[in-house]
Amino acid sequence: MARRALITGITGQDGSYLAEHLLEQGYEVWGLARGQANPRVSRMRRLLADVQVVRGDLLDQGSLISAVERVQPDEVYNLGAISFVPMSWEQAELTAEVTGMGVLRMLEAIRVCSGVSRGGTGAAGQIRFYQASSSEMFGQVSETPQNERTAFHPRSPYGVAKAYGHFLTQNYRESYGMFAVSGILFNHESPRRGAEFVTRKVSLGAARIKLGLATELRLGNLEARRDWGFAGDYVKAMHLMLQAGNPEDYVIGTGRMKSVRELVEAAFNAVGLDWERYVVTDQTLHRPAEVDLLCAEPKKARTQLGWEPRVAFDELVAMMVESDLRLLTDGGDPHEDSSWP
Ligand code: NAP
Ligand code: G4F
Repeated sequence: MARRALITGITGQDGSYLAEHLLEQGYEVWGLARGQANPRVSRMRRLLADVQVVRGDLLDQGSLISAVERVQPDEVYNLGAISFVPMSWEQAELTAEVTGMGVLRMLEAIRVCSGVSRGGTGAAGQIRFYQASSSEMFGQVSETPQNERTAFHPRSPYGVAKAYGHFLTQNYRESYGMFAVSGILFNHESPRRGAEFVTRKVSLGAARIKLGLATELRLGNLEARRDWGFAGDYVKAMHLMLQAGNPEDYVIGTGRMKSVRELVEAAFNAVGLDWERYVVTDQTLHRPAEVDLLCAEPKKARTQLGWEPRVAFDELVAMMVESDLRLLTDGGDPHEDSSWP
């Protein structure tokens, strides 16, 4: 019998790469999709024809219980979230509900469907749970690089909601003996990244300028530093965490930092342009509280899971710029356009 996986956030960047990886591993893959006429669901069906869809929403407890009852998964990957940090200041309550309370609802759905009670083991081990935790929880970092023991100091409502989900996942593991783990993933990108995130904004911006479709690119803080890796590498770590002998949390990143300025330089170099002629900094794109730097220490994942990132920063940027040049030359995809500045 094929193992069965249920993925929330199937229409997002990571959902698509994880689904492809699990299908390659012989899994039966189900994606939780929300909304009445969500255009991202039909786009996902075109990309991932073998994924089966079950309806549900992280805001709706009953729908999650029904989804788990229907799919009877061996593994649940909770990737669904409001994931764009600036949006979390504008819609803090919604972010808390989806990104934070959504984790509680998913864990409860698994607990109820497995018939798990306090102190119980037995059926608790039947469904393995992965929570998409984030390096945003480290926020104003207390040490560099950051590892599994580094203290959290989140700087956005998003980071706070993720910290809640993280601790709750740990708590369900300790309270109910559930195989529930968190991957603390650092920024990971790809040609499928939403256009509102800085890497994709920059790759699309450089491609548009190269093709004469735009004359400038407006950005916020160029000094922020991130540990950027390739999403296709990171979803493999999610899967490995659920195959481990014991449920434990892992930091996943490359261990190397670059600034937004270096990102811009790399993207414009890839199209043969001088970035300083086109990039305009805009104070309105600065955040109320910034995370100045993030850098992973992924040693535990390397030694215990055998996980290594494969795609280096320059390769990643070149891959994204080439993909956007092709996309725009072919007439573009309106769904790729962001409504955020
Ligand atoms: P993404 O592209 O923004 O995808 C987010 C997904 O969440 C979408 O499929 C979206 O579905 C879904 N979603 C939003 N609200 C929902 C709701 N109420 N009920 C059910 N699903 C809902 O994010 P990503 O980059 O793939 O990231 C995946 C997860 O990893 C997220 O939890 C993110 O916070 C976390 N994470 C990401 C990174 C990174 O660098 N990418 C790093 C650390 C952690 P719709 O299409 O219906 O909106
Ligand atoms: O690409 P970003 O929006 O990603 P951010 O805020 O680091 O969050 C991403 O990674 C987290 C993991 O650390 C995830 F949990 C989260 O879901 C998301 O995937 O911004 C990166 C940096 C920030 O410091 C921001 O201030 O880029 C800076 N930046 C400068 N100009 C900009 C811009 N960011 C965006 N989105 N747009 C700009 O114009």
